[in-house]
Amino acid sequence: MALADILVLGRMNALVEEELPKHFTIHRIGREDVASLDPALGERITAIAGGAHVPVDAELLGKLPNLEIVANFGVGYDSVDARLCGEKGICVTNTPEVLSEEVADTALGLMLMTVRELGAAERHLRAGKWVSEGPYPLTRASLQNRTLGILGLGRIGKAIARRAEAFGMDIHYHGRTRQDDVAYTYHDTLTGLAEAVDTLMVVAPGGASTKGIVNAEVLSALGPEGIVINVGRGTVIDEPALVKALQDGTILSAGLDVFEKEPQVPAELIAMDNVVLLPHVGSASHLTRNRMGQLVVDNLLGWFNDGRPVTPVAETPFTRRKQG
Ligand code: A2R
Repeated sequence: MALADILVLGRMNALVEEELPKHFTIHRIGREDVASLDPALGERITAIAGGAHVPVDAELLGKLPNLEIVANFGVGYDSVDARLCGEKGICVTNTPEVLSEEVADTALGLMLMTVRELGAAERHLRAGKWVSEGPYPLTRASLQNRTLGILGLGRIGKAIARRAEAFGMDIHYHGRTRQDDVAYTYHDTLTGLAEAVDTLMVVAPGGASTKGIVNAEVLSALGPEGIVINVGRGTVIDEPALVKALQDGTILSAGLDVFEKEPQVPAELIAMDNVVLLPHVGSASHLTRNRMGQLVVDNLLGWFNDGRPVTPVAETPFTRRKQG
């Protein structure tokens, strides 16, 4: 017998798609189906599995009176109203740790591509310009002597910092709290961090508290040699301010894996050759996505079999399912 009726938001990773039907009765909706969700089905749903395709907001939660758990695919859960879930006694889980090293690898690759213009250099070769025009121009920036400022020195931020140390970079960070167990230089304001470094690595979560905090003032503080890398959430950067800063030389360049309105990327950014743009691939390997998928499944099975989720988020630190 199925453990529960579960609502799957959008298409999930292959492992999740294969495993969930073994244990649960699956119902699938997309963003456009929320308004017309059948109330009888809404009553039966006790779990959600999903990524960012469909927001788990007041509207959806209002249609699921017996919901117990939201198992989010991804460490970032800004598409889930976790505070409201907490108020309603609904558990939210995410997929921390299992993707940190992969995202950190991507972050370092993106930083190197951006600093040394590797994407543009490859386009130069593929377009036959090495033969017709000669070598790719020397890059204005070098990773040598660069100082890295990490916005969000959490699990992924620390994995990035360890790698950057091996590249000889001096490391600074900003978050809401100073961390006594790290040797990196703390700045209690983001502008202060930007003033002290020339390479800003954004790896903070999305949501209201970080919306647009990398703004015109921060970009100006980073300065004309400044490079911004974002592997956290697109919403953390004020995108129009970033476009302007790149256009007028306030900063040198940017490497972005995440955007404010994915999959839409501003045409101004696509038109710029001095930025590197990736389609949100930070954790996107089979290995890591399967680890994330397994954690989604484990959270749901833990909840319904043992009454205990594996990785609840901070807003819903429940340890046990209420039985009965
Ligand atoms: O603020 P702190 O000291 O709690 O540090 C956290 C920082 N952070 C912030 N920094 C500045 N202003 C804020 N409003 C703010 N909110 C959070 O972000 C912490 O150091 C870091 C998040 O670390 P973790 O919770 O360990 O997350 P993890 O696994 O590193 O993933 C970070 C994000 C995800 O949320 C996705 O958006 C993306 O990377 O994949």
